Amino acid sequence: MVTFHSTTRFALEQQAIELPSWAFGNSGTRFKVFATPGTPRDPFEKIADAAQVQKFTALAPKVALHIPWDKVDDYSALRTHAEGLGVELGTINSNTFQDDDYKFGALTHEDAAVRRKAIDHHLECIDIMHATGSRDLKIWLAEGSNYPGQADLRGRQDRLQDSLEEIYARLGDEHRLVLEYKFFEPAFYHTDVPDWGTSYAQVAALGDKAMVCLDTGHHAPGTNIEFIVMQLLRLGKLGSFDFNSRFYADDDLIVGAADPYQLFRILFEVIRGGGLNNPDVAFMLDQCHNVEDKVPGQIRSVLNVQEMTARALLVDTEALRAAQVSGDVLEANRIFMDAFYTDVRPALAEWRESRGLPADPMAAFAASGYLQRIAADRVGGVQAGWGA
Ligand code: AOS
Ligand code: ZN
Ligand code: ZN
Repeated sequence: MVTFHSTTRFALEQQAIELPSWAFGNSGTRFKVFATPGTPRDPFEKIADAAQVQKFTALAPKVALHIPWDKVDDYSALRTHAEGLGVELGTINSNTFQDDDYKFGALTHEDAAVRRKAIDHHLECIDIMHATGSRDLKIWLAEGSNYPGQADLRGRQDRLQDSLEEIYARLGDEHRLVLEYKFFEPAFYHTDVPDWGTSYAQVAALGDKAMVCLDTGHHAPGTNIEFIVMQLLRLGKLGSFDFNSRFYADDDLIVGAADPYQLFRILFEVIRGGGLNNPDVAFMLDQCHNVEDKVPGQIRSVLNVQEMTARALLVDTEALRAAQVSGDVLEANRIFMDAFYTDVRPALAEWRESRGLPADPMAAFAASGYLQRIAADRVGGVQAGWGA
């Protein structure tokens, strides 16, 4: 069994992954949403479920909220509720993609009145951040066009900058704005923030408190995502991750399920670039559990991130560097692959037990009977958002 160096143990101990509240709601495709018994009926119950992930793994101390999906009358009460369960409220996600007014754009819209409405929504999110104690406002925009000629690409980019400037100006000293990019969907011809370069250009023009959010599912097939991670860390602009897996498009499957090697490569660059356990780089999940149980789906997800982090920390960086400098291609690749192929699961299980955590969080959660309890207690859980 591999043994962890004390610096590895320390790094693993510090690891924190933020959970998306929407992962606990029912979700699906445009074809069918399969309801899971016990699905939360309100944001309070979503947080209770998220707290289970933290309880069994100690990896997930924060829950991200989505406004208006998680709208409540009293955010201080939600905060107290979360803290009582051992978790904090995290990133606030805005939503400008479910309102008829936003059919042709929100922050980029031709009509100043629609832009005003979209900007005001973000200002409301910032007010909520004061009550929840959140640091980050995450903006993902569903804006773009479907047909060449439909939209003035340049004008939309300029209006986006103006709108973001107004939102940015309202941030508190402790706040940040993270701008997420996505290459397509729901628009199919052009998207206003399609890639890291556009997000970078927009946030760089805003200032130090604006950063890029990298969702691992938002790239064209074959994209070298770890290169983007390296570059954004190098530029000091990687604000957060939305982790998930994709086979085809924006699948939002469990992180590490589709391509664990890619996750390993990403985490290697995170470590190399000083992004691991760096408060400037938030590790978040952005996933939906359409057919599997949601709480264990989230437990599996954070464990996958932990596992690939542990493997990436095993890379013998000194030997790797020596091989790189001497041009020893095969040796450099062997060193890298050796770490990837190391099974860290037994060592992680032992290390968890030494910290008073279950060796196997999935089994311990299943044995706890929590899912049976919520299935009996909660009737009529809500859909996560799309269509809610
Ligand atoms: C959408 O594709 C993005 O990944 C966003 O992060 C979005 O807000 C999230 O998926 C919740 O719907
Ligand atoms: Zn995302
Ligand atoms: Zn997405």
